[in-house]
Amino acid sequence: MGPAVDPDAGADAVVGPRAPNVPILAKPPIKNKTFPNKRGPPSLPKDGNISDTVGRKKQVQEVVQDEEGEEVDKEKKIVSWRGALIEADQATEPPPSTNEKEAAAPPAPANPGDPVPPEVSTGAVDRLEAVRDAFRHAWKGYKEYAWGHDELKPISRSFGEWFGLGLTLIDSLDTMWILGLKEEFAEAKDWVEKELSFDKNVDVNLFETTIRILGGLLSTYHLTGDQLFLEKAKDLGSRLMPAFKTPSKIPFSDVNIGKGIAHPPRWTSDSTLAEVTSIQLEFRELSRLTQEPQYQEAVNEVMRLVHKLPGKRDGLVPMFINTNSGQFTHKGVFTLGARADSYYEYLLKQWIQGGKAEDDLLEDYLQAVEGVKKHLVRQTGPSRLTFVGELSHSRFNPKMDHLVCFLPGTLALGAHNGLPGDHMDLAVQLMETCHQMYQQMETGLSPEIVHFSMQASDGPNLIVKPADRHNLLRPETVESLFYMYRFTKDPKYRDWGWDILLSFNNYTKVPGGGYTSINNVRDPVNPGPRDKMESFFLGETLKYLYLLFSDDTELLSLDKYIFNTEAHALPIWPSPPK
Ligand code: DMJ
Repeated sequence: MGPAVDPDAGADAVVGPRAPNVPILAKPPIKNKTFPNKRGPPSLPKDGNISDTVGRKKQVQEVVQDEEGEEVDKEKKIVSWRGALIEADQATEPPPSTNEKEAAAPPAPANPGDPVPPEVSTGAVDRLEAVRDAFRHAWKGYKEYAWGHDELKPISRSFGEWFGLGLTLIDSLDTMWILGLKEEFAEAKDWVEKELSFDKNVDVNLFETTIRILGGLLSTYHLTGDQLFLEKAKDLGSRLMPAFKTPSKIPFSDVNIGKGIAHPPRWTSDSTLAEVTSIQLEFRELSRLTQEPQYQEAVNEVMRLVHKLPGKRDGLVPMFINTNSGQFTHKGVFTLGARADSYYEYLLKQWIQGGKAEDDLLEDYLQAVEGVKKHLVRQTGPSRLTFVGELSHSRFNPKMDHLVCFLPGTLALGAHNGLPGDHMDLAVQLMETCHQMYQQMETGLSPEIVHFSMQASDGPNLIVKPADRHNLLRPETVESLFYMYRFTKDPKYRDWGWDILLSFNNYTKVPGGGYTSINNVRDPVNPGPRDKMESFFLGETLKYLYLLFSDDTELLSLDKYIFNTEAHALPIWPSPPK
């Protein structure tokens, strides 16, 4: 998962103080007045699709109040909010959907500090339609300002290029199909057919291109049966293969898909461990579909090498591996976060994909979960929240990336597939912690990294350092909520996901189209928009929210499909005839 040249870290690096008059979010959220440092406990409904209750309505109401809180100077076409000057939205918003209309609520109090007026029943809110609305809004921005480019910059109404391959468009294809957004899908398909070319002199990151583009094309092929997507996947897959031509057969991080030349990053001959071990689901599937074994052979070889490599600790792996020697480097540092995370995820998922026949994968996965329990799982002092920390040369660091919130879902998936029941117990506990990482923030959105207090005290469980307060619209928590709901049917998981969607709408939705990453989840007054919508917000976050709220468990049944680490669905292989 964590990329060699981390785009997320890159985003961190480029964000400076906001320049004067750079627009900020035009929907100022209402601050929680009763609990300044903690969002109130949700009082939420039992059914994900139909009913609504007081607690949830209160949040919906805030969205509307926010809009009404703006002062609009029509002559100057300027929206003024808390001293910030914002260009009025030029684009015409579509009429509100039924869902938005239903969210209508009593007016905001006249004076700050006045009690919020009593809530009035607003009827049902259709959560699935709310996700579609969010997707349409995100897509509107992408279509208007970034069409065919990698990423939308929704505040400056422009785009950013990473590989120049229409990353967001391809990452979104299967989400549109699943959400039933036919017109949007047709337009995007047309672009893939007419404009998408991999014959380009461009360096791409093997991992990111595999999980987002190859995975997206393969998943869309399976959902639609349209050969176009398989043809594109084959073309891309073959262009990525030079990455595996290294002395050790551990692939380089980067490959020029036009020239067919691969190389490591400029500063090292190491590759990131998660990157070289989280491309297997996609390449294995490409071999199965094309009947060309070279893809599967290349990625299986990586797994074989890592399986027998010294330097693990009870199944936990270091974060780097050298492409010349094939050995782990930077040994002694163990994390389930950036640079190692999806190694663990893909052990289990490859085992499931291949019909539970590859024992080495299962053995490595089971051992790793024991290693996690032994070395990394701890509880906080104040209220015994379970978390996964990091180990650095035998020193425990109570730090957890939001990325680690993929783990409850993966553990639950393993338990569903017959692995020990205590994996599910751990999943339940970690899910609660990931939920708290959102709920305890003033915006209701998780920071990128949290630290946990291990002192027995009345103090806070979670500590957020200033450098870690950003939120990149990441999917891991809603991904795990989806798995947890599918396997337990406990409605609280839907309610937690609904709260997250409302918070995204409150604090990251940009007028005119798009959602933006933000700098500070602790500051609801100025969350600090970063002007970037990551492709995984459409590829993963909104898809998992939709699947979480859908009652149709046959919609991508977890007994028939496996999701890659970018939420692209690939079939579990049929068992060979006995
Ligand atoms: C996505 O690209 C994938 O989920 C990856 O595994 C981790 N990083 C982002 C989402 O956070």
